[in-house]
Amino acid sequence: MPSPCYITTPIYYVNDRPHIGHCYTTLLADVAARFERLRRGEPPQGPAPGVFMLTGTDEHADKVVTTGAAHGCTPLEWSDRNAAEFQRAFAFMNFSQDDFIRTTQERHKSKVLEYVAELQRRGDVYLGDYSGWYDESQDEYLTETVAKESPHGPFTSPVTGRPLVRRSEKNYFFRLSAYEGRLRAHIEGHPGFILPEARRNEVLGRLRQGLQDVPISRAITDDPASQWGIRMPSDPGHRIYVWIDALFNYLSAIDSSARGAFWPPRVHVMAKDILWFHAVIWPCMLMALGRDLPGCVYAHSYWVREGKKMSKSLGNFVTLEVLQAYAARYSLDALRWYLLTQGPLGATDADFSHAKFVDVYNADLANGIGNSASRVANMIDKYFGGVLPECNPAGAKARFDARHADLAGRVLGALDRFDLAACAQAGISLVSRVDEVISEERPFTLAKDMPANGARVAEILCFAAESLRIASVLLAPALTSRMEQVWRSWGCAPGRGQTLEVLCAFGGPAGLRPGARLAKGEALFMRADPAEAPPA
Ligand code: ME8
Repeated sequence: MPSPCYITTPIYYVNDRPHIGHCYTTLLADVAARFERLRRGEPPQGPAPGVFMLTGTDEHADKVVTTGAAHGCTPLEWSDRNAAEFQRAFAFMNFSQDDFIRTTQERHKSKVLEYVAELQRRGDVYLGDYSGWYDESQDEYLTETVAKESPHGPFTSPVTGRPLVRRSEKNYFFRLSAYEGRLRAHIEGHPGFILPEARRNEVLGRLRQGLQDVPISRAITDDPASQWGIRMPSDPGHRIYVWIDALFNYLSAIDSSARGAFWPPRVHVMAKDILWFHAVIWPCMLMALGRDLPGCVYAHSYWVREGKKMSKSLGNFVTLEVLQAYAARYSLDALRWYLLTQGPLGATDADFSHAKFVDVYNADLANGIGNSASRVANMIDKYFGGVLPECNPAGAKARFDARHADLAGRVLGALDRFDLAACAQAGISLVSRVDEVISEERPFTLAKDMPANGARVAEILCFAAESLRIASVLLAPALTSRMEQVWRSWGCAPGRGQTLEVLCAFGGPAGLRPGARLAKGEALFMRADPAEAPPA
């Protein structure tokens, strides 16, 4: 049995409305969790023992107080309202998280106090003076070098470009510097700890400048914003810095006897903006607490629009409403497919483009799996009355093995590298193989001379149907509803206990059998008109 698998997303600031970035990262975690459930022979939509996917919201930022007030709400009311927006957005995206954590929940706050007290007890926290460059737009202090080298100009926020402010205060510090050597050794000894590799090299580069201790508290003043957050244990004059509070969500959510076995996380998924916190500060805090480190910190790149970073000031976000309009016209599966396969999974940014959406939709879905499944079901209907014929199994399998021996092993290997685009493409490559065999061997021509060619036609169609069954399994983590439609029409839903390896074995225990009824079913994806304007 594979070991328990815990997958997390960032917890999102409740101040923002959910947009493509939040949906994208959470989609990656969702697709990975679905593959992990299949790996274990569990229904992909979950819940399943052995797999735990966590997402949630980060609610103790100062801006929650100010924005809430501007809307006539208390910070908690404002958080409730916006956390609900994220939950609705994720339900719309058909995400399968096992839990949704909010940092204002008691279960989180009480654990954070325990963790900070533990750090104090172990001598890794001290009271000191801090003065530095503060990025108000991101709620974080920056090092002198990062502040100077911001891509938007010296002493501006590297993320938003807004001017940094000089701040001084008395703070509790975490002895980050004490863990520098151990952290570097861990990163160097575990090439998969920070992915993609370009990001790993950046972190190692920055680590060469050395690590300074980091403040983990903020003084409480008359400003109401400064009163929002979790108080430091044994010092009510300070609250725990929002980032420290937030990072602990990964632990607080599963730190119970029922869930404890999920630690450490298999992968923390996020974008590159918050990699430093996850690849440096967080692992050092975990070392200080004597906890195991996550297997992987995966930082993808950004969705951009027309080559520009999406930002509030430019007002160019791909909003949830835009995503919903795409789903309404092309199906939610199509939206998930586009985001998954064309997104910034690796080290390069990805442009959200309507033309690309339609191209990929037509190529992979309408003309790909959709057309192939309907063509094969139609031929089986026409030549064999909708029933899978007897055939020479070795002949059918030889056509499959020509390209796809050890398919499950390769897909699971890609999953372990978090190469989800490759996992998804494995299904598409099977569909292409089916199309290729059909156009080379022309069963529709052979069928004109029946029963003489019956055995060969049966062999081709058995190969095609069985290959498409396997493709439907591999595509199901992305195309959650349409592949279930195929399973219903063909009576081939994965059974409990059938692992990905069993499901991908051609003619194996999960395979389609002669005599199986394959209904034609409704078209999976209608062809899209590339000339049509983007959905409003
Ligand atoms: O940083 N492209 O929350 P956040 C791709 N609360 N992904 C994007 C994106 C884009 N253009 N924009 C945002 C925070 N994201 C903290 C996290 S975790 C302990 C605390 C996604 O609401 C991406 O996952 O600003 C990025 O890392 C995250 O949203 C930042 O979300």
